Amino acid sequence: MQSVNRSLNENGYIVIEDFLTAEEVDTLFHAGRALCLDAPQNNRKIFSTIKQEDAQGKELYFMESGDKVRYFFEKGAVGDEGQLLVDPMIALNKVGHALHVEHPAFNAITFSNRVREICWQLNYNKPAVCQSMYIYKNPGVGGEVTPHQDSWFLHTDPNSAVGFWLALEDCTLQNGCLQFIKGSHKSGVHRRYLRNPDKDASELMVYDRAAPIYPQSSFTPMQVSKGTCILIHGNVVHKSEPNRSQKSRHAYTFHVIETENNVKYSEDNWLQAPKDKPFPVLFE
Ligand code: AKG
Repeated sequence: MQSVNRSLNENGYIVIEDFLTAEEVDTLFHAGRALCLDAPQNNRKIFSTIKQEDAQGKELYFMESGDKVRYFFEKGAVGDEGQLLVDPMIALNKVGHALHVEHPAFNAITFSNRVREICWQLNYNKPAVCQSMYIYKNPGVGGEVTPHQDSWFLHTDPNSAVGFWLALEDCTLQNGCLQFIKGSHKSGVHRRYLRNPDKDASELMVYDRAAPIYPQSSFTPMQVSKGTCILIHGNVVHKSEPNRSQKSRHAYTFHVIETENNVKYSEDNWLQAPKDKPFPVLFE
């Protein structure tokens, strides 16, 4: 059998079926649904990977979410006056970015021995979890996640980011499964999302260059069953299409980085650990 490390380096992703038990899937899924009822009822913030207006309040809410549990709505779920246009149970795009610290159910999975074992097999020395998200991809409103490499956002030099993406429902072409460009992790980092070095600018975060164009024909869709874990290399290009089905596509995801071996977490990443709260480590 090929090692996890070799497999990840071959295509840029690995699919591990039955990573979660049915009971764990249920626990996380219900925890995700319960979060919908905790979402704010005014000043709702929208999350979209497609650019929109009303930048700064939203940017700050996002930028300061690294050590909190914050709620991001779907664009199609909130009206011009901030009112909900859909059932609150299908209004969220995602919740992030510190569920792994702040929520016991997500903490238990993130810091499980299973995750530690994989990190050990991936040759991490002192892996830390820098962020986590519950992603809803709700029927009808669940938006596109445009093609990207996670290193655009969680850049380390050299790359060390690996995403653990856990399917909590069956993922199909219709409900917006993940899609990957096989082998694209070998082509460097194509773009960066940075804290704006221009402190007088109205945008707090900026891309350093235009979005690359990746042909649809280069993507391989990964239709997987609930309970599956997809490991995502920080430099592999991936995306997901809008959910055009009647079924949601919930997932829990978190990212691990190396904090030793001369790996440097980039100071211009949007996400920075507060000085008194370093990213929690899995082992050292
Ligand atoms: C990511 O977490 O980097 C993703 O691309 C997730 C996209 C999705 O869940 O649709």
